[in-house]
Amino acid sequence: MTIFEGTFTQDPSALRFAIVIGRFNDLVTDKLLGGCQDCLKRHGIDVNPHGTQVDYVWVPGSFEVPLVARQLALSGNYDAIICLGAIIRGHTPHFDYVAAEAAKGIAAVGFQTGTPVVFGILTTDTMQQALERAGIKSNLGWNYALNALEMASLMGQLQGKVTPNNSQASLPVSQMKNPMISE
Ligand code: INI
Repeated sequence: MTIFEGTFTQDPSALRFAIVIGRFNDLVTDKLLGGCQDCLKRHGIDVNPHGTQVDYVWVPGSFEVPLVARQLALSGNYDAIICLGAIIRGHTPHFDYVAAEAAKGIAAVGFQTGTPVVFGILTTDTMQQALERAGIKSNLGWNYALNALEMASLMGQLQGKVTPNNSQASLPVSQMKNPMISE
């Protein structure tokens, strides 16, 4: 048998990424993007928006991220997609709706398309907590880029080497049957 594991040492010139960024709370998302670009650059990726390796897509807020990530994933042009956003709890239930849809939607894009999609949406109680994770203490944008590099490498290794022995594999998640439930 084989152990598969993503690496950070492959030729980076062949990799293509898309980064989807929510403009809502851009004080935070701008910094996450900076961390992300720094990590990709230091792993040999050309992050210039006029280059050929990274495309950037700005959307109004985290709620819109999954729709755009799906469109990008379906293009088949990217080895991984990084989703960045900042959802900060206010005094109404709005936070919960936006956070739930962003998380569910982003997970579904990965399942449905087979393209790795990184969940880089901060969900915090305060702006202070968000900023601490976007540069004041650490910058999770850096980690999200690292996750994308690892998953791009791993999926590249698995493609063609591991065939899902599951006849449902090509179905949209919504149409898959739960094997735990007998009908
Ligand atoms: N979008 C965010 O990315 N973060 C938030 O904290 C947020 N809050 O709190 O409202 C937010 N709302 C906007 C939402 O993502 C959509 O853009 C909007 O509802 C229009 O569809």
